[in-house]
Amino acid sequence: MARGMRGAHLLALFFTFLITLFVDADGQETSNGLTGFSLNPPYFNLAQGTSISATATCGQDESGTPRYDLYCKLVGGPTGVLTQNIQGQFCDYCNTADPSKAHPVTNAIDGTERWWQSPPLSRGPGYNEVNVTLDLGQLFHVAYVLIKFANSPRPDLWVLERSVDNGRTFKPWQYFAHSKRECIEKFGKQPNARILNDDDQLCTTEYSRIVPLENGEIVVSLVNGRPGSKNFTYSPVLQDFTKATNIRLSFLRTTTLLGHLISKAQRDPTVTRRYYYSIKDISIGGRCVCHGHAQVCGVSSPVCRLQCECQHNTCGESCDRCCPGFNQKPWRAATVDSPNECHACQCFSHAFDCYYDPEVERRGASLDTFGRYNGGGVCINCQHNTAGVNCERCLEGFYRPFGVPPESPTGCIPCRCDEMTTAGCEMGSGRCICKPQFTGENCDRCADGYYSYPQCIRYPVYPTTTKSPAGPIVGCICDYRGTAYGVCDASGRCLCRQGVEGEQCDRCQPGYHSFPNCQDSYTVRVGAKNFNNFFSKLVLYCYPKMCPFTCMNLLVLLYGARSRAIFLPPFTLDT
Ligand SMILES: *[C@@H]1O[C@H](CO)[C@@H](O)[C@H](O)[C@H]1NC(C)=O
Ligand SMILES: *[C@@H]1O[C@H](CO)[C@@H](O)[C@H](O)[C@H]1NC(C)=O
Ligand SMILES: [Ca+2]
Repeated sequence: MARGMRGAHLLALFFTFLITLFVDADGQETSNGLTGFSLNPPYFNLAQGTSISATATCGQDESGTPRYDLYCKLVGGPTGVLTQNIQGQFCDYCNTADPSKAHPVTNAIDGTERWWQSPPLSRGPGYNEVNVTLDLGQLFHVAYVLIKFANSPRPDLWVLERSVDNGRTFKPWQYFAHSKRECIEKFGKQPNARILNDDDQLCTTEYSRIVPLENGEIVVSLVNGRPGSKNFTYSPVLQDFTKATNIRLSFLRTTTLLGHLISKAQRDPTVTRRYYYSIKDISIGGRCVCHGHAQVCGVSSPVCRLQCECQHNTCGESCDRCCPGFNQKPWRAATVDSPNECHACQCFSHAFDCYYDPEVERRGASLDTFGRYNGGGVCINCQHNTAGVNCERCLEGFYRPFGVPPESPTGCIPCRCDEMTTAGCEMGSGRCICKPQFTGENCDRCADGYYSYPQCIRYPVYPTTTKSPAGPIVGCICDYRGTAYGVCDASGRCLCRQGVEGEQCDRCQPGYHSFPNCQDSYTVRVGAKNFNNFFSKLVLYCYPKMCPFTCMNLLVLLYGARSRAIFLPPFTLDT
């Protein structure tokens, strides 16, 4: 909980960078125009409160059982705290069972003078390789890592690594070697090279010198000095390069007085007990990844995770999606020039949520809240007997009388028509729309081309269209189940509903299914094959947001774990 509060713990080194990030309440930065509309929460020390682990610790064995480990400091001279003086060396022992001799890895992030220590090499040369891993618990942008070492020199050879997938995979962030030759030989990197790209992995030699023998520091800056540091919101490569969910310090070799001659002294414990790693404290300067949509990153109860306080109608832990009901435009990160906020969908208060459909935007079929056909929001689950992209229509069998506003929750009222002879009624007037085989003011006669009311059977020959007494509605031969309000236009052409096509509006358009409903969803044909080689066919309808894997789960649910699915376009999935 405390880590958000300790935000002031910042390096002077970073002030030049930070100043550009302080923004006022309107999101306009206050100093020099670099952040513009992009909002960013402040940096703070991410290390405090994270979980940390080490592959080995002085004073305990591999199984975690306490043990005595004698170690001696490289540095000479009395310090007054060490308990033993062996052949002029100042020595002590570790034991995790004794609180005053324990050096657990949690000491490395506790903000106090207590330190973590690795087993001395006298326990075995394998303790050259020790990993210390911090699990940040979620994705952060990391600006710097500051490591303060304790009673040993800084490591000779090591790699700072990061993970962006919660620790499943790690990749190098920066390499550290004693000599330029080792940068090339061990890591294949040019030593101390100039930074040309935002994601260059450096190999540094300056931090592997033996002095200071104690209390050395390493500052790894992941932002400063990189080309994108002056224009962070426009540098996707740098934004990616600074992301981490986990950070690992992969130590490969301790610093020794003998340099590369250590192998000769490898078996002499009076020498090797002086070689180990020790870390007093790690600070990680970072901030939540909020994609420019939040100024504040606070702790969310009850899960105790840091969460961006998203603005610009964005939602999610890192403001990485539009909030429900704000999907008129696709989500985008904020930039200096534009907040790229999410826009509300126009659902006339009949739906809570919507989704963005680029196809709907291309067709210009979605109304925004300003009354323009702009964007691709599709209302989900229209209530109050409404339907349509914007819940702007009434369901079939309902109409909205003239003068009733489209927002009215009681606006769509049932048609007062005989269901047997009519296909709904007209918006506004409520006039009944006869099924194609009926005609007349009350649809109480057979239309031209049909005979024997009330069955109204079609004559085998299509008639020519004639004006109906009802006015502009002309007799036409359309499948009433697939036609829109007016059935057909003045020239007798069938007016198909959305998703329906054909001269008589009698089939679904490609991409729609289940005539006469013609639902706008992806059709996935799945052949189900069980292990007896029995092959049966079924069709699953996967709604636009459903991924092939969800479809697969559905199939397994229906046909058992040994089912095999063959997904036809638009989905492909190797099975
Ligand atoms: C430390 O991490 C590296 C990967 O960076 C891994 O190969 C190695 O086995 C780990 N060392 C120990 C002692 O677990
Ligand atoms: C930041 O980058 C954008 C896009 O590359 C560019 O238009 C803008 O001028 C840059 N701003 C600064 C301050 O360099
Ligand atoms: Ca400490």
